[in-house]
Amino acid sequence: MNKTKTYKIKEKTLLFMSFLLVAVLVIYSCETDEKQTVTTFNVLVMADEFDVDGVPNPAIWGYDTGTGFDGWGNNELQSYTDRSKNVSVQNGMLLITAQKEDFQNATFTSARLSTKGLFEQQYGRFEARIKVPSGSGLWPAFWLLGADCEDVGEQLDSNWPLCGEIDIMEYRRDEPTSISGTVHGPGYSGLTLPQGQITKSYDLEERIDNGFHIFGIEWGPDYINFYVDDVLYNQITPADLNVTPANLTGELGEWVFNKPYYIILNLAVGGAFPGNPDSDEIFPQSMLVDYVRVYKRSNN
Ligand SMILES: [Ca+2]
Repeated sequence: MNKTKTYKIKEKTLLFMSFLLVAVLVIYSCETDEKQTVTTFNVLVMADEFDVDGVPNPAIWGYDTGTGFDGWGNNELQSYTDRSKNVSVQNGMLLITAQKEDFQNATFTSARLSTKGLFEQQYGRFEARIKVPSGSGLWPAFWLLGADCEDVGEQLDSNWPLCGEIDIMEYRRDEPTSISGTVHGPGYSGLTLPQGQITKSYDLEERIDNGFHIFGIEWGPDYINFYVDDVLYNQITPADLNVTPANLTGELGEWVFNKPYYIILNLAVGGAFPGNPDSDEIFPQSMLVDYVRVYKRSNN
């Protein structure tokens, strides 16, 4: 065996080993991708895998732009845009990127995507695989609004909270190992204390901004189940809608979740939920979304 042959055999072995490594990585990433079990809602209705680079699919996603009314109702600092520096699809991921920049009377920019008028559904499983960004003052969210919420330009929807809101995932670095799932509705909006939103946090006991997690709800008549990865951590039903002060008499709030809702993905900066950023040095920061999938029941 001469040196050339030995070299070639080693080269082939290396190539084969590389192939094996890639195969193992592909299989491993597929397994992690699919680890959440879909049980009751197993008919895929809508999916965006974000596998085409460039602008997000305009048949699925539109944009809310500007600074909204009163910082989108929360004193948020960003102006939302649809520019590629704030929203783009790259390498199989949707990137929503918050930038530190002066833009149209705001000191930050970011993006808020919505399926309003493009995709709405009553009940089903809504899930997204997301890596939340790191840093104080950031507010990534995956949530739903009632399809009958009025479109009043840049103002807060005028009939909120009557039209209802389901927050599948909200995150802030103050609580780096937890996310929260919440519903808002009439008498339990959270806007005017002591009328409280109906909410629960789930602690993964590891930093959530370290990697991807699957956030989802399974939603049917008079129930919403909240999931992180494989874990069902909360169920909300009409019996949970205690409103204040009416709950002094045992009165329950109105269940506004037996109707179609649409999807929103956004990354806010500052405002009531996370507080303002400690430092501008962390920017830009991106929220990564691997996919959004919506299922329905097979007998629907
Ligand atoms: Ca993807």
